[in-house]
Amino acid sequence: MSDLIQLTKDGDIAIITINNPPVNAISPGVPEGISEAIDQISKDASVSAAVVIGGGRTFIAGADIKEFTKMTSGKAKTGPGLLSLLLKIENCSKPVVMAIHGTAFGGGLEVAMSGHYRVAAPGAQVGQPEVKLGLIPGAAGTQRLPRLAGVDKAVEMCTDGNPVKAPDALKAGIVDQLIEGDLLKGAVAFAREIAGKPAPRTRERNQKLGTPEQNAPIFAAARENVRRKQRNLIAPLAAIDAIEAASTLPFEEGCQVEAKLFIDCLYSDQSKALIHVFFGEREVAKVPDIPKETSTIPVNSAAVVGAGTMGSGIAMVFANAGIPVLLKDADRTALDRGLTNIRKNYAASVHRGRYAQQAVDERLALIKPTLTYDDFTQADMVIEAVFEGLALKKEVFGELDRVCKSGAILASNTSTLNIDEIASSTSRPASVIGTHFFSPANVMRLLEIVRGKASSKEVVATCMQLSKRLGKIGVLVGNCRGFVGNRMFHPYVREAVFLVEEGASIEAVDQALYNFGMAMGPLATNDLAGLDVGWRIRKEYRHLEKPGIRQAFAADHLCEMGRFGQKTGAGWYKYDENRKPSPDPEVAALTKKWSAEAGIPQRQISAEEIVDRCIYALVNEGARIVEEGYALRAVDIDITYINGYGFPAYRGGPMWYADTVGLKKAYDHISEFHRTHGELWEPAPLLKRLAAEGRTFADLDKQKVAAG
Ligand code: 3H9
Repeated sequence: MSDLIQLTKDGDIAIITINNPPVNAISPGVPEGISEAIDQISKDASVSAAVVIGGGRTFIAGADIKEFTKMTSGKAKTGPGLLSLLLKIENCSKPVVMAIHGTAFGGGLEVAMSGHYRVAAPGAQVGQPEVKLGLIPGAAGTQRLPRLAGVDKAVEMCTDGNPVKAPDALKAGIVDQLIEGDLLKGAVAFAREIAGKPAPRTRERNQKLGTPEQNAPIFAAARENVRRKQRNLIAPLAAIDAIEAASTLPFEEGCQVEAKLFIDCLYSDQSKALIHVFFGEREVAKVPDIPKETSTIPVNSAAVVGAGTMGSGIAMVFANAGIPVLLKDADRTALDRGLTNIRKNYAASVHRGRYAQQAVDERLALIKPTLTYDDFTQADMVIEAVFEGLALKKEVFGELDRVCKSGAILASNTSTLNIDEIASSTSRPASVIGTHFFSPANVMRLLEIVRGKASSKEVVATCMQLSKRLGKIGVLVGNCRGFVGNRMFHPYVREAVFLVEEGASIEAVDQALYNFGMAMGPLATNDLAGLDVGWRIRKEYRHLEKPGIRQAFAADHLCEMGRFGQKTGAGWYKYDENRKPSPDPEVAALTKKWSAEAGIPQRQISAEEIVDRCIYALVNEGARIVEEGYALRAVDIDITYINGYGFPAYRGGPMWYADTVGLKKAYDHISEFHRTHGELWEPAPLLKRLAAEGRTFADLDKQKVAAG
């Protein structure tokens, strides 16, 4: 039998243990091993029932996702289908009890459902998260789950992909019993109790499948929900189709429908992109020159300077992670406003049912407002979130240097300023780092961690680890202007504004990028973030701009008119009191007038050109960033853009998107823009090279990972 599976006995109960660390994925060898164990159990007259359990920290976290990549790139055969193994388990003459702890996800839950009974540790979770990989369950999950939990619950689980906690799984009928204490002991006792009695087969349990009349509104509502909330995604709709088949066809035919839909999804660009994102989110945690064993600084208390939108959001992030945090502002009115916003924000979460009142009270108790630096001596980490101006930030860091204990991490939430320059105002630049949160800080998952030239490895490792504890995805970036995210965002928005100046309407620009999959169009995003932010930065850096290069002017003119975006009720759009946008004919007329004054010819611009101009601007700048080493890998850019800038995950991020289009084609487009629009479009040398060699950014990343 394969090393991955152990077969042992506790009296008359056989125990099959899966040992494929870290998460017991169904890698090659696992199904074969389980199959062999079932054969032996069937033949062994001394066995009356069996328990299947995961070794280590979990049951089975699903199919081995790496195998999918090998399959779609032609590097692996399909292997023995799980379906036949699951039938073998279900047909076993001895009852099989699945004992679940940790997670039974995807193929893991499908294996569990083929057993005759399921018992679970109270902290266990079950789920069909395939949709998050652009897939649907492919081993009869869409057929067995509705039979256990009903059509409604199965649709919910297969379309949102979210985990279900064991007590809820019990209520839903997915699990038969919860076991407190020793799971194996409890499962063996359970098996002994049911041994010899008729064992239910999930595939034959049709009572919960409902009638077409009952199910029609469920499917219609689910499809509508998917179209609204999972825009452009194919897998959730495929999952609904497969469950619909379960409710109308015999089990075997339903499985055939599922198999076809699964394969369609597996070979789709969406699934390849989402699998890239799955591994990418884990890859970004790895920093080549900072080994896993690097010591870290315990962060048990924090302090935030500045109670504005960002500062108060950051304080909430720490409180949400159970870390006590001081929130300081020199100005009482600003501090009170910050606290009011925090309370409002939490009240809204209670209202939406996200948190219980008690959880909110506990969090609020962790946030201590202050007008002075007096208690900062205790803080293990300070995050400065004052107004974005170098002089002010340096002053704050000088103060922090005086008051904070030695070894405390001094972090700046700057989104563009030079972290080394900020560090130079302290006597301990090794303790200084950038932690760039995205607005709203308590919601957005991205945390750009900016490594200064003196930031110590300990400080970097601590922030990378802390990001996970804070519920964020930390991406390490180098200290260049705008770091990674905003450095790329600049040419992206620049092109959007150029397009307006060349004759595209504001709404057409936003709509084209929204249709591409961006969470919001660039100009609407600009209004949300505040047009004045970019304006101030442009003014700060104007002396560095090369003369003779085209500069966008429309946003600056809007700022000169006091149109800073949503916060002033007007920017590219106008806003009502609920911040609902509507097109503003005044801005449309003004942009035409400004363009005429600047002598920019007006023309019809297609949605395709809008997308190409904006997205290739991201790609070209991204390629420079990778080449200059400010991002560790191309995938770091992808994860940044998906989690901080609303780039559609199903397109894998800008660099993966360019790979998908083909780098030669991307390079040709950019070269064409270079010829038409001038120097700003000079192709990045790395892009040129990879395109000429017929390679991809993903190739380059693989090569880097292999080199260590
Ligand atoms: C499926 O099952 C399809 C079926 O219908 C069958 C069709 C035939 N495969 O996340 P972590 C790696 S689709 C391969 O950091 P955590 C991961 O890359 C699958 N590798 O730990 C990482 O590697 P590294 C449905 C996997 O404790 C290491 O394990 N299932 C897989 O924070 C640790 O992972 C899912 O989508 C895998 N399935 O979270 C579940 N899972 O150390 C996906 C993990 O080299 N997995 N790895 O970077 C998860 O959601 C989380 O990993 C889990 C643990 C919650 C389990």
